[in-house]
Amino acid sequence: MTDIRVAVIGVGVMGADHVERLQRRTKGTTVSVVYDFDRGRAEAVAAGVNGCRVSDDPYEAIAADDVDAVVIVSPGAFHADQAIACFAAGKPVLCEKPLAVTADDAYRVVEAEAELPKPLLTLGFMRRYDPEYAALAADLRSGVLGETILVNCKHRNATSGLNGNDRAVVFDSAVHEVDVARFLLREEIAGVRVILPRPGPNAASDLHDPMLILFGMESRRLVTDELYVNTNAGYEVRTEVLASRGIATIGLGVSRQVAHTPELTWGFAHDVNWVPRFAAAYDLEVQAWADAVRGGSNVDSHAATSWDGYAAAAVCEAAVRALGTDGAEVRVDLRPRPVSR
Ligand code: ISE
Repeated sequence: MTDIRVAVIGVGVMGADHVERLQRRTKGTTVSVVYDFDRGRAEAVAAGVNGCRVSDDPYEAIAADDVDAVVIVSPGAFHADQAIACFAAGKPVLCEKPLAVTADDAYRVVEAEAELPKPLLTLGFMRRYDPEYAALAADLRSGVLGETILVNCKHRNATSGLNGNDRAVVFDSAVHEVDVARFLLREEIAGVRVILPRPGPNAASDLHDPMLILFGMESRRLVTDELYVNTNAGYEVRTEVLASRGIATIGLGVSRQVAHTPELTWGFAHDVNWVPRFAAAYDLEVQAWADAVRGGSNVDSHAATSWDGYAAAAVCEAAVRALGTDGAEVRVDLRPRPVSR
């Protein structure tokens, strides 16, 4: 079987990492086109890939004859239109999270995909493929932990970089815990509360950092998310499940113990950001996507869908509104799921 030729739209940190992955570590894919709003960056990435060309227009790349499938890694505000262009071209697409940065835009994607003969979109909520999250989900499904009562998440970045304001951090970072809550507990989030403690000194003035976000599930179970994205320390993503027969915690990094020299410390390596922390998850996710595309199903059954992306965006909208309610709950307004053709 010949390799699928992939266009990668956006080759910043994550996009360049996906190019490397698709070209060198994924079986059955080759990167034929790259686009970036910074042409120099696209040229530098293309230079490392035999036969890869640079496009000046993401929509040209999506529709091009030398492209069989698309990976969207552009800023979130462009995802919806670019995903819909992939549908118009009839091409399978792996779209990085978030699906969109408004619930309306995310719903447009859901509606457009429902018009297709079969789904084309895979949403890059990579934590679903992370071995630790997958094992935790398997434990919850098997019932070995008994009844799940409470889920506590911690999401810490060294710096939020350019994503400096509250809305951006909710849609870009907290969106992962929204998906984790839905993925682990297999129910929708009904309401959101946000507690804003005194901000730390590292964040920009328009960012409340840390934030404590509380997701109330339909069954009234609670998921907490302590989101602190300017720690000035390393990357940490932890999830703890309290259940009736035990407590399970992931994300402690205990699989890697590192003796550091010359600092003469001994302990666990601190990841610098999500790229090394979730490298295995991204590899598994992209390989599963490539296999699905080559096999003709276009989407892997373990992956998040456009509906998951819309549901997450609707929760993020509620969280943004809850920033201004002094801890009062904001209900999530979920529109009906369109019936596919
Ligand atoms: C980033 O875009 C990611 O997706 C990371 O997983 C997340 O931890 C980070 O906060 C986001 O900015």
